[in-house]
Amino acid sequence: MSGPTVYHIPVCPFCQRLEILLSLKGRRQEVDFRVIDITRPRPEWLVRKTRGATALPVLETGDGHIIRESLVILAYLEDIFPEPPVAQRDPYRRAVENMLTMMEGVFGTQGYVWVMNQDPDRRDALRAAMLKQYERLNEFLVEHAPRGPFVFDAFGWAEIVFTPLFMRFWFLEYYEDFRLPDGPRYARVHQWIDACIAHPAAQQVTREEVIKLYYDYAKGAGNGELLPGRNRSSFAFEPDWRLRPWPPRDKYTYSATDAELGL
Ligand code: GAZ
Repeated sequence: MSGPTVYHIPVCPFCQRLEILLSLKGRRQEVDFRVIDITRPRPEWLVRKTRGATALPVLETGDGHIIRESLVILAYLEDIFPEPPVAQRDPYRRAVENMLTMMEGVFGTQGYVWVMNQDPDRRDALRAAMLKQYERLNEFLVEHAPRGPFVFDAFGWAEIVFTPLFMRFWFLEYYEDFRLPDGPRYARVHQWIDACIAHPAAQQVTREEVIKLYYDYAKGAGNGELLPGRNRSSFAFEPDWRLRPWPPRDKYTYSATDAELGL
């Protein structure tokens, strides 16, 4: 039986989780990663496999079963490649990790809702709501993992879940001028984020790549959708993001053209 295949989008945070886990296990080469261009309609063979679902990543097992949802796929990979373990084995420690994992949904959604917002009057409220999310993470870490930098002794499960989101939120820094303030309310989460982002197993994307590819998100168009007046999505694979200029930071009063984005 052959190994698993993952269908993915390279810059997608949920897909990056799988790459980080495999890289921590030294098993990246044992999974066949196939890139799907999200700016084109999904190939028919893929939609048939997923029975109409379009969100990626999707894992196909060696014997042809389909598994969706990044957190479920992570657990499957942890089961088929048990060594070295990444999830905590002690039941209480695993529960702590799982409680933190449960916070990823609202945290991620808050950042995406803010970056996609087009109404300048909502910015202050969105900033406050985002800060609230960081504060909740800070409180959790102070209670369960006061020392740090990681939740347990090494970069592990919760770090895999959150690091791709911390990296995507570079777009909030660039397009919304957001910085996590100094001070005790965010100090522990700040320390966690810095350690997560610096970890060698999590270097699949760069800040420049995130900022350039997510320009259309900052203008309100998610998932490879096309903005009015544009023929190409900033999520396109070509031209390579390295060859494109930095997008304008002002998302509220200016809309860049394909040419200005180097597309
Ligand atoms: N819950 C799924 C998982 O695997 O964890 C989410 C997968 C997902 O949304 N994948 C996106 C996709 O394939 C690409 S990454 N979309 C195409 C489609 O046809 O569905 C993140 C958000 C968000 C919106 C977008 C994204 C994102 O919240 O980066 O929140 C974290 C998409 C509004």
